[in-house]
Parts: sequence; structure tokens; C-alpha cells
Amino acid sequence: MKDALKTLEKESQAAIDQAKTLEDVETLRLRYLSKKGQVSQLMTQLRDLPAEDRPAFGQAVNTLKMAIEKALYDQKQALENEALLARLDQEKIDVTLPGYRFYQGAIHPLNQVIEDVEDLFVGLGYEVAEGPELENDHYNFEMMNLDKDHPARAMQDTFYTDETMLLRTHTSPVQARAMLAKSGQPLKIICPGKTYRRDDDDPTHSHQFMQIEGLVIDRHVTFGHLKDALLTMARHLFGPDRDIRLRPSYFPFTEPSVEVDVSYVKKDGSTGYIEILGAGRVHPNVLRMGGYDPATFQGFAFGVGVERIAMLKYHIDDIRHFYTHDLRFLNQFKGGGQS
Ligand code: FA5
Repeated sequence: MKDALKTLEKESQAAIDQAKTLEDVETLRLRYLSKKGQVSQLMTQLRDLPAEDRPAFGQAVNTLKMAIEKALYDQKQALENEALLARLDQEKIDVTLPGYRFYQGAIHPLNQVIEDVEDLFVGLGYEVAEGPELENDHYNFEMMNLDKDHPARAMQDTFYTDETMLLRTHTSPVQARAMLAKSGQPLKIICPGKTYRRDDDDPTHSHQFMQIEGLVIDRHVTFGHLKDALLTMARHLFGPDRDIRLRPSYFPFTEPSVEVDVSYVKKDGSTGYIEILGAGRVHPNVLRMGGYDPATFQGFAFGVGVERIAMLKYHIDDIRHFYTHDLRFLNQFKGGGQS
């Protein structure tokens, strides 16, 4: 009986050590430990032994059973470990595979133009000023020398929200706000922002567009200073070979007033001019309302359409592209846009 126990111990240990797969381990578990397994069968032989030998034999069978259980458990662990290592080995990251493409946004072309113009003028000592888009008639028109019944109000068809409030028709009201805030001190500002007019949308007009206003007030400011600022801006935006042309115009808030064209080379090689902005010397009435004595202070101001600049710079033929959010259009301006 004892020999049978010893033989089973040796044989089971060897068989378990040889098990190559988890299925082999399970087959061995059934062979040795199931109800009809070899260990259980040894137990059935207990009754053939003399009574005094039974406890020692029972204990020896139990010890064998525990040893087999442990051997099966250890082998199972070893095989599972091996399998895990093999899988990890196979799952190595292949760093040569192409990566995922992450969608990357970009600055809107109109904001690129604004940032570019801001950088230029901040470098020339200007401050950036802002004002509300929902503006009071007082700042949008009256402080810009356009009384309630001024016929030139018709130049800017307006969205009123009530008797006094409107969506600003230009960035010029920021001039008035900046002058009052400076309390008669010299100032140099540019004011970028959205503006609104009751214009019908077409390739060159939008009911909402953007302007950048410039205003300089100081002693001894001349028309030459205005021309220099505008020429510097035109060459910064469009290249050193560009020229500007000033044409007499009319704005109630400047006197004299000009419209400014920038030169470009046509397909046939000749030079053409395209209007980009309105400008002029600040009207004495505007200076007075802003708290400046026109006998001591002079100023110049300009207002440029941002879309107009972007259209010229990037050769875009329809202003509506900027506002339709078509990614095929916008993606062309990644990394600063094309020139
Ligand atoms: C003005 O708005 C004046 N405030 C500019 C100014 C400021 C003159 C300071 C003198 C001193 P105007 O209405 O011309 O002027 O508009 C200026 C620019 O805004 C135009 O040259 C054009 O580029 C742009 N603009 C005007 N209306 C529209 C529109 N509906 N859609 C797109 N751009 C427009």
C-alpha cells in the first residue's frame, strides 16, 4: 500500500512537471484529484487495512493530495506566466508604424490679419483699445460729428436695437471713448473689432465685417504723419514694393478726408490701385467733444476693412468665404496662411 502511494507521488510529480499546456494541467487534475481519480481510489483501499494502520495511511494520502494540488497550482502559474511573457513579447509597440493624425485648428485668417496689424502698430508705440459692439448712438454718431439729422448717417445703414442703442457701424466710436478716457493727454491707439451694417451680402459686402481703427492725437501732428503710418502699414502687409494713393473723400469726423488705395501689379504688368481704407485729419469738432483744444492738438485717424486686407493679401474673391466656416477654405491658412 505504501509502495503504491510512493509510486503515485513520483509519477504524478513527473507528469505535472512535463505538462506543457493549461489543458494538460487540467487533464492531470482530473486524473489524480477528481472523484474517480487515482488519489480517491487509494482512499477506497483504506477499508482493507487493519484498523490501527488506517489513520497513518489516511494522513499520508491527504499529504499526497495536498502535494499534488500544490504541484498543479505551481505548474499552472508557471505556464500562465510563460503565456503572459510570450503575449507581451508579441505586443511590443512598433514605433515605425504611422501615428494617429490629430486634428489641429488654426487662427482664422481675419484674426491673423488683425494680429499682424496689431504687432506692427504696437511696435510703433500704439496701444490696443477696445469698445462695445452694442454701442450708444452718442459715441457711434454724435461724438463723430454726426448729429441726429445729419444726412451722412445714411452712409452707414444701421441696426438699431432701440432709440439709442445700435450695433456699431464702424470702429470709430472707440476713438471717442479713448479720447474721453485720456482726459486731454496725447494718445496713439489702434482698435480692431466687429462692425455691422444693414448691407446686403455680396462678394465684397457683409452685414457683419471687421475694421481696424487708428487714432493719433498730439501736438504738431501733420498729414505727413498719416501718410507715413499708412504707407508703413501697406508695405508691412503687402510687401516693400507697394505704394499708396490718397484720393479726396468725405467723412464727417475728419477734415480733410481721404480714401486710400494700395498699388498692385496687374496680370498684364501694369500697376492698378485698390481702395482699402478711409482716413483723414481729426475734425476740430471731434477733438473738442473728446476734450482736446484744436488750437493745441491735432490728430489723424483711419479705418480699414480687415476683410478687404485679407482678400487682397490672400487673393480671395468672395468675402462670404470668411464667414461660412468651410474647413476646406480655412485649412489653407494653417501656419500663417499663404502670401
Ligand atoms: C468708415 O467706416 C470710417 N469710419 C473710416 C474712417 C475712420 C475714416 C477714421 C476716417 C477716419 P467706410 O464706411 O468707408 O469708412 O468703411 C471703411 C472700410 O470698411 C471700407 O474701406 C471697407 O473696407 C470696409 N467696409 C465697409 N462696409 C463694408 C461691408 N459691408 N462689408 C465689408 N467691408 C466693409
